[in-house]
Amino acid sequence: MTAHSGKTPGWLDWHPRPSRPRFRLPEGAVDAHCHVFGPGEVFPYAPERKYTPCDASKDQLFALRDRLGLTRSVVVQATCHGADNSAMVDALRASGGTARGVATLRPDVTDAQVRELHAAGVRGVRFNFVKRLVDGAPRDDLRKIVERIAPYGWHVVVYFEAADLAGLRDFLLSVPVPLVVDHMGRPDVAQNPFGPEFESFLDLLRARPDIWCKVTCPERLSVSGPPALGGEREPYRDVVPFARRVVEEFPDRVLWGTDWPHPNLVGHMPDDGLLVDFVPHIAPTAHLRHQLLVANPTRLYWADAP
Ligand code: 0GY
Repeated sequence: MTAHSGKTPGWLDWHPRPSRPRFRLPEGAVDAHCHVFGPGEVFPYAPERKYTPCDASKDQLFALRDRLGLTRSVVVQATCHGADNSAMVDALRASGGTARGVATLRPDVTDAQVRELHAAGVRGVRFNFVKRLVDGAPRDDLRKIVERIAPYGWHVVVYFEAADLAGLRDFLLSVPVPLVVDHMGRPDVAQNPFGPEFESFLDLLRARPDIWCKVTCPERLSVSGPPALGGEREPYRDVVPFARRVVEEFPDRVLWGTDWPHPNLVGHMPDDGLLVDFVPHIAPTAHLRHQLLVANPTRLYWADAP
């Protein structure tokens, strides 16, 4: 794709009127995985992108945050903006310190550029290994990027699918800064949460105490889907046992987020209020919920904040 040629056919726009969650979030709750898209007129989408989304501006993101009862956000650079972090940085600068960011970098990034991103509130870089989203980057390029960011205390956010973990494991374990894994490594939730595939993912988390995990995207992983209209408000129940295993075994290194505006969904667009109501099912005590929603993301992203 070379120009902003309209949304990808079949694109599902974000929910215009999410319900108010029944679960009341604790004070200081962080949305540790969300994006801004454009607006394309101001922040054009990258020529190398694999999809063209609907616009989803910082103001719309912050309005959703208020509606759901969240306090802070971590804005993760999405692949449709490539390594042009302007839209994400614009959101951080407008947030008055209530948003941090995760950037995409090229290996020729300069120290001055990393310093400027750090000053804007960026605290991590994302390595995306999902083949439908990006063309793969050579491992040496990724190592160069890690050398640039390590002095700033940043971490690497990694996005991969369960089938690709075996081929990535050695590389991931060799990265000399903390790692944050997106969406539980995208398990196939039709499998047993105690079966070999998910066990192998948990082994990655067991291998180092500085590997964090986002228990996010039930709407992306679920086969059973959201509750049927008029049904019980127990969202995405087939994802619950997977996320709950991670929360209970690694309570001090799990993160939660909305993934708003939910790029590339097929079939249904989640009601963001329901995503909040997923939380008490995966974190059954007030203490676990405080770690997941407040203490952990605050430690990782606002450690230097007053
Ligand atoms: C997500 C998931 C997806 C997309 C991206 O950067 C992106 O384009 O992350 C996806 O399509 O699974 O985390 O937003």
